[in-house]
Amino acid sequence: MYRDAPHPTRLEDYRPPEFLIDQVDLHFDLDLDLTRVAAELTIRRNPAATRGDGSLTLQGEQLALDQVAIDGHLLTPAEYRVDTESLTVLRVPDRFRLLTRVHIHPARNTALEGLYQSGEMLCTQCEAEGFRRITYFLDRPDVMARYTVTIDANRVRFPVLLSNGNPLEARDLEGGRHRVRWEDPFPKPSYLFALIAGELGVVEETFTTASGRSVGLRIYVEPQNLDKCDHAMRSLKKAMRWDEERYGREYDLDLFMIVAVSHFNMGAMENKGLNVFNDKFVLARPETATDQDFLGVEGVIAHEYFHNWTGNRITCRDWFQLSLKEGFTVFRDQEFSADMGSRGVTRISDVRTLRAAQFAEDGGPMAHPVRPTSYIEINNFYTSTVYEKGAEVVRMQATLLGPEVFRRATDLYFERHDGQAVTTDDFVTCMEDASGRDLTQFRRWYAQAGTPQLRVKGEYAAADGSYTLTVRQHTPATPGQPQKGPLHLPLAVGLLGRDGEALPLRLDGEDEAVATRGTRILEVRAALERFRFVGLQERPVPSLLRGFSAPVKLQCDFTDDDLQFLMAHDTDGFARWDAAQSLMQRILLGLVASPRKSVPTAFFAAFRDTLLDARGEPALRAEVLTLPGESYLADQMAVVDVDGIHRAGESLRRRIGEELAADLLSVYTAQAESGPYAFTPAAIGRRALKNLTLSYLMAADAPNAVTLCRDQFAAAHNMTDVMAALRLLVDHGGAAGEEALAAFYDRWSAQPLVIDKWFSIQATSSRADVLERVVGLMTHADFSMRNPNRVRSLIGAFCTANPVRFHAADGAGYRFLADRILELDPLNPQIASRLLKSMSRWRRYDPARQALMRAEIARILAVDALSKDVYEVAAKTLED
Ligand code: B3K
Ligand code: ZN
Repeated sequence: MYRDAPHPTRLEDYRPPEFLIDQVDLHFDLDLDLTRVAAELTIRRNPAATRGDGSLTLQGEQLALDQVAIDGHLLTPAEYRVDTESLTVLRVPDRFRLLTRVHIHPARNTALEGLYQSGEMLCTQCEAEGFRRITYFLDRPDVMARYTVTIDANRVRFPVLLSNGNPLEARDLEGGRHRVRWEDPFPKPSYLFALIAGELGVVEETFTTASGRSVGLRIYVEPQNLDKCDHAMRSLKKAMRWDEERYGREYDLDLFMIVAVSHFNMGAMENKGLNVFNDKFVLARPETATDQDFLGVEGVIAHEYFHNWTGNRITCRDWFQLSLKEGFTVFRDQEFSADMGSRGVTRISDVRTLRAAQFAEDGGPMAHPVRPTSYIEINNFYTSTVYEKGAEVVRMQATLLGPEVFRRATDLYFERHDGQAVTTDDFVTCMEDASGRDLTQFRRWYAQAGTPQLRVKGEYAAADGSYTLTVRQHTPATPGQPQKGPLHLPLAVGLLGRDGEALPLRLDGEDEAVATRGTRILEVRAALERFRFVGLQERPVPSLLRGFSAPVKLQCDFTDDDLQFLMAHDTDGFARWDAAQSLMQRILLGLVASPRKSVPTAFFAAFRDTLLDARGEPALRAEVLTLPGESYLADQMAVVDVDGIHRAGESLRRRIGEELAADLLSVYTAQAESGPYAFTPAAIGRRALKNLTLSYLMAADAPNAVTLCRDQFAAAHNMTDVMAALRLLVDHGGAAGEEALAAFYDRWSAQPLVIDKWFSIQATSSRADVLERVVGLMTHADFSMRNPNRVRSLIGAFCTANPVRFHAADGAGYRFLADRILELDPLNPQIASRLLKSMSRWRRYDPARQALMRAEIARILAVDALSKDVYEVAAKTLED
């Protein structure tokens, strides 16, 4: 057991910093094994803070302290104290220069926080609290300073030396070393510091900003990857233009740099002027990356770029405000992707992610508000609640204000808070001040955890042509928050007539002349609301929560006919898709309860209509025709029946394949790829639809289906089609699958990102022996516990994306995961803790699985010296 349970940090304890740092001058003497860091800090007392005991405490971890001096005077050991987390100088004046000299060991840093080795290069990751592993500092985001950085290193091993801002000088030193100096003119919090050193190739282009300034754009990668940067560069330029047009935001330095590294804990990092990326989100060529990878690169490049304004110029006062930058930036990147691609399909995929990850989190032991109130390890709070639900909360404000007013409000936010470290409350105040609206009740979205449930009932009164929507809201209790108040939310609705036409949306008491058709936003505030529409000659079918206007679970007493009707006629892409999902969910849950149950023929007819709807967007048709995921279905059951859900999915897929074999085959053939790869919404949609039809044909064991897969696998020139065929062949099993896997490995063994796919396709296969295979693959020469992408592609994929095998009744999956977590925790606590989250919803399973999972979590918790990361998740997961 963890002997001294670590103390939580609480929002209510926030105090302004007692000292401020205006200027930071860093000097690095770099090498892989030993790096020396000298930091000169210009410090002054913060006039806005209360005076302490006259001492100054700086954070520092895993640092070996060599020297401390104040204003040129070396301190004796009696004048300071050092422990494993901090350096305290016992007496300091009101203004002074503090010099510290430390040394660190980058090559031994497996946690990938602070300065560490990735392949042959050195790189940094400082968010949230990694800077303290580089030097002693006031490592909190509300301390913003200007930095200069001097880097000395061996000229041959580290020819490229990068840091934030603009280069000041570069010159050779004695003994084969060289020096580069950088200066960042913008004050920034320490978490945005970055340094990169290595032998890197660069792709360079320029961008002219709206005001006519020329900005150098550089993407640095390992030399063998120089041929995979085009898409990232194009995406960056699109993002820069979009931010100018949509938000009036221009880039502010002369240089914008991106570096791709192969060892990285998450997606990417928005360091000022020097974004560091997991190479998965930079490198893409049609032969090596799927359409989803291309979309991922475009989205993440944009996300990190957008942080320059939402995160860097305006940052967070403290880490409880993380969603201030993350929620808003995710909203911005979602809208960018919607504008670049297909708006409807982008929204659907965002909602799919939200429902699968965030709704599950909100319903489990780690549930927390968008603005959490306490944490043990902040790295555990880079969650889909802070990111994706946070984005929904910004989206709702944009919807309530409307586009013009929302733009005025964001302008005000950028103007009012530029250069400051602020709170989510400050953001909402800007929305209020620009719109004149009162968002007091709306603020509850930041403070209250849990997914609200919305129950909607519609009643048509033929006598007076009225249609009344009754809306009830309720948010279930979450850990530590038993009582919830009602939320203010926008409910976007439309009303459809018999032939699918849009009916007028006139509320009782409104003028007929102003009645809108199409979509109308209803504002829900109370626990019970009624909206009475008038002037309707027929019973309408309501289209509810269009565009997913609020992150809620909607319940409505739709008949199967209503859902089929919406699936065919709704003009809102999201609502169409959602109707299809609800219908399929009904059928699948019915099959879970009674596997032999028949599937209504009307369903096949509706499915067929969409499949053959040549006027419809292929990408949207593919989304509509994709069955809900197993985890989402699991969420809909009181007690999760993993095997039942898996069988139901297989069975429905097979029945669709059998029933519609000829149509599926004709669509498959019609969408055949011709010409070179194109990254356009239409081409992506065609590939998605084609590969979906192939999966149904395979599920039904259609004659020739295996041949189609093999041919596609052999002939395709793009990774999307290759992967789709490979996945189906591997799931099908037998020689065809094994041969394809072997051929794939031979072809791509020199491309680590493609080999990640090779690992995860095996880990997510539904074959019964998959765990054995995963265990075997851990001893493969290409597997390494030290590379997070590899760990995610094998262990992460098995535990999160293969529910039926991970939750095997004998508990072997759970044992395997617990063993891996214990193995990883001393190496990389962030990755270990993330993996643990796949057992956090243990209470939702049958008693036998509950006992097995609980025992494994308890086994983890019983280990001495767990990281704070794993401790926090394990302890909260077992709490009552
Ligand atoms: N801000 C970083 C995430 C840092 C995670 C630290 N554990 C990437 C992003 O959201 O853009
Ligand atoms: Zn971000």
